[in-house]
Amino acid sequence: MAGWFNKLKNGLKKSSDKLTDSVTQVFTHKKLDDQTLDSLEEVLITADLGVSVASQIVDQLRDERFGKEISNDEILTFLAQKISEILDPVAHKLKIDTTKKPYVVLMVGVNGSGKTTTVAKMAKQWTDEGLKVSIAACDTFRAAAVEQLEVWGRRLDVPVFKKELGADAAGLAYESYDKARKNQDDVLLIDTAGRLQNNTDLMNELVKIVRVLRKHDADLPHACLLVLDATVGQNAHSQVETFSKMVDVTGLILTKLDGTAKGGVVVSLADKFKLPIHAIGVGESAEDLQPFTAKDFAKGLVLKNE
Ligand SMILES: Nc1nc2c(ncn2[C@@H]2O[C@H](COP(=O)(O)OP(=O)(O)OP(=O)(O)O)[C@@H](O)[C@H]2O)c(=O)[nH]1
Ligand SMILES: [Mg+2]
Repeated sequence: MAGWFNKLKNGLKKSSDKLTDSVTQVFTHKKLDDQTLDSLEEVLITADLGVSVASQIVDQLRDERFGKEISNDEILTFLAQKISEILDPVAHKLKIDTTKKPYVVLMVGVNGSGKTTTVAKMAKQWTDEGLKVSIAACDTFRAAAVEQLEVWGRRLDVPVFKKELGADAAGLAYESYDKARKNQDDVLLIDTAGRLQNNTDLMNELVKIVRVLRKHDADLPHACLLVLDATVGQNAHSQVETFSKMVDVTGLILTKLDGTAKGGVVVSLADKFKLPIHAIGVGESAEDLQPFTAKDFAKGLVLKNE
C-alpha cells in the first residue's frame, strides 16, 4: 500500500505542484481576509476543482478562520481534509456479484480515454484474485484494439470473444454473454469502440448494445463504466452528461492522472455527479490501475510531503 501511495503521489505530482505552488503564493503569513479568500477561490478553480467546490471550500474556511493568521501548511491540510470529505462518498471499489455468472461490465467512453487498457488491467487484477474472466472485444472498428486484447488474453489465459472487422458490436456482445454464461465465468468485460459525444450514429450503437444485451436479462449490464481521460480537464463533465443521457452510467474510471496537472477535475466530478469512482489510472501497466481512496487521493493532490 505504501508503494501504491508513492506511485499515486508521483502520478499526481503535476497536479499537486500546480495547486500547492499557487496556494503558497496566495498565503504567505497573511491574515485571512476577503482578498486572500478570493485569490484562493481563483486558485482552486484554475486547478480544475470547479466553481462549486471552490466556493464551498472558501466559504467553510471563511466561517472557521476569517481574520486569523493562517500558515501555508494549515491551509493545505484544511484543503486535503475538505477534498477528502467530498471524495469519500464516491470512493467505491467495484464489487463483483459472483452469483451472476457472468457479472457483465460494459466499458464506454470517448476515443483514446483508456477503455481497452483498462479492460486489460481489470482482467489481470480479477484473474489474479481468482475470478474467471472473459472479454468481449466489441470495438469492431479497430483491428488493433482486438489484437491488444488478444495479447492480454493469451498472457492471462482469458478467452477473448471477437468477430470480423466491421461486425455488429451488439451482436457480438449478445453472443459473448451466451459463451460466458456457458463457461460459468464470473465476469464478462465488454470493451467498446471510442465514440465522441457528438457522433449520433456511434452513440446509437451504444444504446443498441445495451438493448440487445437486455434481451438476455433486463439487469444487463450490471455495471456500465465511463472511462474518462483526466487530461481533458473540465471537458470530462460534458462526457459524463452526454453518456449518461444515452446509457445508465453506473460508475467512473479516471485515467492518465499521471500525465496531467488537471487531477483536480476528479473532485469537481465527484461533487457534481456523485457517481462512484471505482478506480484511477496513473500509468500504463496493470498495477497502475488502483482502487480510488478519498484520503490518499486528497493527500496526493494537495500535500507536498507525507
Ligand atoms: N500515462 C497513462 N497512459 C494511459 C493510462 N491509461 C491508458 N493510457 C494510454 O492511453 C492510450 C489510449 O488507451 P486505450 O486503452 O487504447 O484507449 P481506448 O479508450 O481504448 O481508445 P479507443 O479504443 O481508440 O477509443 C494508450 O497509449 C494507453 O497506454 C494511464 O492511466 N496513464
Ligand atoms: Mg480501445
